[in-house]
Amino acid sequence: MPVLRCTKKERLKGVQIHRPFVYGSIAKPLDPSNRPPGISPEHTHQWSVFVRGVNDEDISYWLKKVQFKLHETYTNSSRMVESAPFEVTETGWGEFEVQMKLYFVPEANEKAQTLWHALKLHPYVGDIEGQKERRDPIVSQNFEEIIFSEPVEPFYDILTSGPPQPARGKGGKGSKQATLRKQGERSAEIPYANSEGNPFSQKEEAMELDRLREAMKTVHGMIKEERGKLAGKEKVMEGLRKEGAGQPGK
Ligand code: SLL
Repeated sequence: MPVLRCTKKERLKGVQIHRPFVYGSIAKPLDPSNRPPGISPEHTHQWSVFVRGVNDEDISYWLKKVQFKLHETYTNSSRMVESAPFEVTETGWGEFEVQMKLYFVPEANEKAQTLWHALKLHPYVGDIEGQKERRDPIVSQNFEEIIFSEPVEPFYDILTSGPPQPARGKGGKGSKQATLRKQGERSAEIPYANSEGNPFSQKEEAMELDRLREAMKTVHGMIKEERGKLAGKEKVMEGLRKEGAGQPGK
């Protein structure tokens, strides 16, 4: 079969790009006195299965759609979710394995990838009886990282540009970032400050740089001190050598 080659489809050798995301489920026992209308009397829980960004970050710039395959007891058990939020909400009575097939944006030129998630309806750790009594939601989720190995260039550009940013005056007035934002273009910029569960921010980065600068100062000080010691020792050696040269040979 002839192989069609297009420069745009060329893979970037040696490049690997990781994108984190979270997948899993949340289930809530139904309140018998307040059941959603029209559901089967056997159903005990309402649940959602999902694929989302860490901290709910937009992942739709690289993830196009997700196919959720439910247990065959569900009508239309194969559910294609074509846009974010990538999730399916249902009611039911039993736990089962949900298949999630991740389809990437067309520029990716990547095959879909399949994940499995065990839907959890019942508490299985901690104060099980208390959780049941309070009808606590049962969350079961996993952090995952997808590795795009040697991506094609257009996809590399998409991945490194990050999700489209809302126009906000974060970059200085007239700065390149501010201009990009105004135009509603993409930015790979991390948030200015930390938020709960997200320790990656410009502020943290600046603090880390300060810590590194301080550490460099200490290391330079140590090098200077060691050099001083070495110079002293070399002087002593030189003296000994001279003394040795003055002695008659054996
Ligand atoms: C079990 N192996 O026996 C599992 C199967 C299937 C759960 C669980 C269907 C709801 C409906 C439903 O909850 N299926 O009838 O629409 O625990």
